Amino acid sequence: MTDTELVGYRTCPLCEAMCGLEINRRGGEWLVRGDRDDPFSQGFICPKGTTLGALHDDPDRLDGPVIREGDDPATATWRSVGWDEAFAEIGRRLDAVIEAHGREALAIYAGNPNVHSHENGFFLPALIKALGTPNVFSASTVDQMPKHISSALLFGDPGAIPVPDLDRTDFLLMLGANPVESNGSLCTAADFPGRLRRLVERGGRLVVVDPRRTRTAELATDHLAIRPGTDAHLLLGLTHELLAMDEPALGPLADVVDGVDRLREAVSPFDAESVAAITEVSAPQIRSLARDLAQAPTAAVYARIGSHTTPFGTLASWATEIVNIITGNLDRPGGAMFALPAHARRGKGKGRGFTLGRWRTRVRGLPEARSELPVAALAEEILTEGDGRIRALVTVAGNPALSCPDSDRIDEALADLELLVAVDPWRNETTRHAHVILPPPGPLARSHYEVAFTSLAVRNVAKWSPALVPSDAMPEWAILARLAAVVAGADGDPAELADAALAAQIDKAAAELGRDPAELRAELDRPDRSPADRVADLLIRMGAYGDRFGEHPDGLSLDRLADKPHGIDLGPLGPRLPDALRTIEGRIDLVPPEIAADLPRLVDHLRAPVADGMVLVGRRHLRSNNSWMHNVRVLVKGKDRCTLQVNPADADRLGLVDGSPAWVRSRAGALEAPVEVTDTIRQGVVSLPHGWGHDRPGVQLSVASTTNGVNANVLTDPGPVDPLSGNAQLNAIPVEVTPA
Ligand SMILES: Nc1nc2c(c(=O)[nH]1)N[C@H]1C(S)=C(S)[C@@H](COP(=O)(O)OP(=O)(O)OC[C@H]3O[C@@H](n4cnc5c(=O)[nH]c(N)nc54)[C@H](O)[C@@H]3O)O[C@H]1N2
Ligand SMILES: Nc1nc2c(c(=O)[nH]1)N[C@H]1C(S)=C(S)[C@@H](COP(=O)(O)OP(=O)(O)OC[C@H]3O[C@@H](n4cnc5c(=O)[nH]c(N)nc54)[C@H](O)[C@@H]3O)O[C@H]1N2
Ligand code: SF4
Ligand SMILES: [Mo]
Repeated sequence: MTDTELVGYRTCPLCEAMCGLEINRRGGEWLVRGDRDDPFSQGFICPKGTTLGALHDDPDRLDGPVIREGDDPATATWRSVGWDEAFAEIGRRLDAVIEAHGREALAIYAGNPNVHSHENGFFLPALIKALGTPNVFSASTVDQMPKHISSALLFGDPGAIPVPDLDRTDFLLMLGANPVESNGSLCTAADFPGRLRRLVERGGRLVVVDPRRTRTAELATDHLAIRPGTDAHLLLGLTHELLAMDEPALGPLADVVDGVDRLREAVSPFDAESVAAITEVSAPQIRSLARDLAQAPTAAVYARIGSHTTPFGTLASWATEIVNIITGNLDRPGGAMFALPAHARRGKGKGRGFTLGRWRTRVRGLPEARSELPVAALAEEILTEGDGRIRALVTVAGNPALSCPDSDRIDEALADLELLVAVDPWRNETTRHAHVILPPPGPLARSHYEVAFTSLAVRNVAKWSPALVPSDAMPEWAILARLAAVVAGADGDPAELADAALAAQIDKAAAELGRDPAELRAELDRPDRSPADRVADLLIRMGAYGDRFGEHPDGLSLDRLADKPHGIDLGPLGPRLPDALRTIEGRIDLVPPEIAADLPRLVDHLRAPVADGMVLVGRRHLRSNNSWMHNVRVLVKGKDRCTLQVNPADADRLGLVDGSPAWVRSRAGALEAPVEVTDTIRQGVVSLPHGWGHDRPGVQLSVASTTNGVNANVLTDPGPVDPLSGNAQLNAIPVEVTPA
């Protein structure tokens, strides 16, 4: 028997659930298990987490910078170079672009894994600033931007996102989410499925609204197979019924909430009958759902991807919070609550408010939201001639060639750039077009402090994990810092650049504490800590539970966290309003002007004749992670998962046969996929997962490129975006389906 040697513990960086992992070596292999002593995940792990070692050891993962020689990805060769040469090449090509076209020809696309790294969280903003361009794109506009915007409009803070208090609620209404596969999103809960099971076991209600009877819906007490694209309508139908029943139960929020009468007026068109006609959730079901929500001792409404990636995403997200507020469930235990992570401060109950649309895209005039432009406009901004056309793009941890709408056009656009720099560990569908790829070290060679998802967790928790294996690769913070310098025209030593960035924050903390900045710097400056760790330490020490550099001797610091490798439980969520508000007046306007101005569009849609024809929705599988984990053999073996799910009645009507190929055509494109006939999907809807299609020339993913899936985003249409958030429509896409 081979001995198992414990290497260490860390938080899984792969999805939002923040599972604690125990990393072992056995017989020269990684053995990754759930960490039973992690207070948050208590041993839970999913199949993806167990492959963290395999990801780290993937022979296709690049171990140093490469420069492309040749224009056609199919025939190009890749030259390994040192870091100095890579950055010099980038500098040279950038200078040429800036000289010829100015800085507005530069752009950046930041993908999802950025959110899973404190190094990227702290150092990406410097790169964006250094680029000095309005062309900032990210995966947020194919995902959760509607939630940021509704939070910004209601609470003054795009980051103030309430999460359902899963462990204490009596009633969870969940729309457009499938946490049994996804493990949750904008609601961090390790073992989300277990928490849902326990909710039902303790006599609670779980109502799942989804056009598919998902594995999450199988756990639920009720499943409503809504017509795709109509969640905002349903939520405003519920609001209408709730307001018709009673005065809103605002509870302690009554003092800070304005606009009940305007809300009543705004939802008046959304009577149960009208809403039933479009959502295909019946009027009696809508009424009883409203009544049950109002009567539940505690309840929470939670909506995700299926609700947000539609042209009414922000309205749906806003309506979600409205139902929470008017049932008295916002900010109370068992309702929808705000986390208070270790690196955050409590807040003063007022702020600077929020402005949308400060600039617009060049071609379509789509408004900026949260300093970003809609990624649905990326391809046209590259391909459309004229002043301000994007000529150079930096991608950091993103794969828009598979993940963003109308991806064939994105692919064409990427090939058209004068410079593409990719900070990415793999040569994939996007980075095959790069002139230079800058790969960060593997996941086990970096320290981890969870910034984003502790802010969205259903309990307050904190953990810091050191890098578990030594690496002489350039850390990702250093890649980003040096790239920022090169982009600004001043290459330099990343450590010095990082120090300069930290100095301002140290000065601010020192001023607040009445201390000498040099003393604080000396306490933060440890040879074994990266600059990103030092930023985390500073924020934690000045944060809600912090030691304030000795003022609160029992308070938290990175040292304290380092002593607790399984992490620390900081307790259940507590009420945070009104302190967490950042609106100018420190109040919540139920119907912010931006929402009021957009609502007539929804009313028009409510009254328009219901379109017939098929629509396409997405789906996630436990063993995939967007587009980038299909190179792990154990995760892709077995039956092909990239099938077109079709209801038996539709299959009969359209002449589709289980296992045979079908053509799917949308306004944007067409593809062929094998049919899977299943009654888990409602009539009129077909479903295809995203993130597949790795067979392109020039891709170096030896396992993934042998898989059979097709790229669903060939079908998604960049045209209809949510006007407030710029979010793309990835669900409820009109399609025509025929036997192939
Ligand atoms: N049709 C459809 N499309 C969708 C969705 C959908 O539901 N339906 N979902 C959308 C959602 S929610 C999202 S978030 C987006 C994701 O969109 P993206 O973020 O653009 O795509 P990912 O597939 O997550 O690709 C992540 C990239 O990061 C790289 N990477 C992995 N680890 C690291 C790292 O540590 N450092 C760096 N620098 N790079 C790393 C991978 O190699 C890969 O290139 O996709 C969206 N696309
Ligand atoms: N295994 C795995 N886990 C992941 C990811 C992954 O790719 N794979 N990606 C991660 C990322 S980046 C994210 S953002 C999260 C997303 O996590 P979730 O938001 O849970 O996303 P999905 O699992 O795609 O579930 C969305 C559901 O919405 C349904 N739906 C589609 N259209 C509509 C509609 O109009 N109305 C309603 N009510 N429902 C609709 C779909 O049928 C689907 O079941 O998952 C994360 N976790
Ligand atoms: S559920 Fe998410 S965080 Fe947990 S092990 Fe799986 S991928 Fe990692
Ligand atoms: Mo996402």
